[in-house]
Amino acid sequence: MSQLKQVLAEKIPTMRSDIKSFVKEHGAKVIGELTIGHAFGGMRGLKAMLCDTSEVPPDKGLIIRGIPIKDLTSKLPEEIFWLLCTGDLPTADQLKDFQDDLRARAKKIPSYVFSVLDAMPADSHPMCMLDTGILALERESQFRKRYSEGMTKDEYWEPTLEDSLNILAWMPEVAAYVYRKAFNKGARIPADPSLDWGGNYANMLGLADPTGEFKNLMRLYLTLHSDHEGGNVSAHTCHCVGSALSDPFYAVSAGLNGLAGPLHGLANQECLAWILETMNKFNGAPTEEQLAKYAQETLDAGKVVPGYGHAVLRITDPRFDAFHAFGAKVCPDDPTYQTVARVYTVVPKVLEQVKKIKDPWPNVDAASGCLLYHFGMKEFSYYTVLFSVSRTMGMCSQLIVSRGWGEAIERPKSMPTSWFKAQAAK
Ligand code: NMX
Ligand code: MLT
Repeated sequence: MSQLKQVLAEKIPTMRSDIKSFVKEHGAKVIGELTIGHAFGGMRGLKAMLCDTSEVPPDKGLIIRGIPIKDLTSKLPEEIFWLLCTGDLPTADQLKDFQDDLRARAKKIPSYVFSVLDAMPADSHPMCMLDTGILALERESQFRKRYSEGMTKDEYWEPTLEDSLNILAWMPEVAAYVYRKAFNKGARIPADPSLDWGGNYANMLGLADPTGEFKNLMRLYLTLHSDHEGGNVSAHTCHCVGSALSDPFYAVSAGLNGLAGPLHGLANQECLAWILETMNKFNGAPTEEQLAKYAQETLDAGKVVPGYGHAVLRITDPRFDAFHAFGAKVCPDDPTYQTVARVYTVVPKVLEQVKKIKDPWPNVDAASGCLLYHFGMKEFSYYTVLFSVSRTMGMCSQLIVSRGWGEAIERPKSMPTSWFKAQAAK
């Protein structure tokens, strides 16, 4: 048995009985108010979901199992996944065991997934290719097999873990293949077993990396995007689909389809496009005045300034800070990075003037693109795939925990507009 499975096997029964008795004792307690605004406003702020892997206080940003993300930036993504699943960082021995497990699984990636991708039109969006690849791999699901054999509810978490680890092990290969195929980068680069999960993914993308800093950027990128509590569109979608006991391949693929939306994960491709548009328009890095004017023009055209604002946060996203600091260290003279830094000094002031915007500060997507661009990854439409590889850690860990304590199928009650109007009239 892998050490990760061993740790979970020790923790899950206690977590399950703890939650069961808590709900039995306090299930009827009222914890909040439901307004008409909640029902019509995307349920914003409604505390009606459970997620133990991470939390996002509006004034602090991402905290994974009690540790603020700013204190986790030097950790490997594998350590983050362990932390998300178990609540603790792994020991050196546990980390090695986990990395060896992922490497062994990666060797068994079914080759038909590459044939499926080859059959797709070359101009399919990279996100559609990735989602299709993960969905095609559903054939390998252990959860579906064990369910049809009649496993008990208490066992659900075990094949959920098994499927999740296969998805995590195969994801970088599928994602790197999407990059090389979609942008004619040449043949698939085989995995290098001497590298860690993030370093290997960076290597398989095939960008020149003489200093090793691109690999470091990928490790940071995968760590920063890993999880963002349970209510974001990708995690919530994955959770909802998983709650029907659809296996992790179905659930993760569904979550990634949500990440492909421009208000969620696709914003990172739009951010860099917006930055480059400004540089094009003003023939180089724009001045503060020029940026303020361009931001206003964007708003006047009825568009959003991508990379700014957040459904939960009310501060600069600490994940943005981490990318900003990486850029300041690695490419301080890069004009695109400098433009992103200048936008940060200008755009919040412009957005603050718009009353309806609740958060004028940058989110994670505002700074990641310029760093990728600096290292030669100029294909914006691929950027959300990088986010996806990372967010798979959050979605899978949330699925494992949910199956661990035996969460119910998600099924809120909907009502027609007439019912809400009748409530308002009372
Ligand atoms: N530029 C222009 N308008 C904005 C912006 C922005 N950056 N942020 C919010 N607004 C508008 C928003 O469209 C809404 O307008 P309307 O009522 O006409 O529909 C209004 O301000 C109120 O929105 P909020 O309550 O502040 O934000 P909400 O929770 O609805 O949406 C986002 C959050 C993130 C969807 C929104 O801020 C946005 O569209 N930002 C730009 C896109 C982006 O960066 N998305 C990435 C999110 C992070 N991620 O990685 O997933
Ligand atoms: C995320 O990382 O999922 C985004 O910041 C969006 C969110 O939390 O809603």
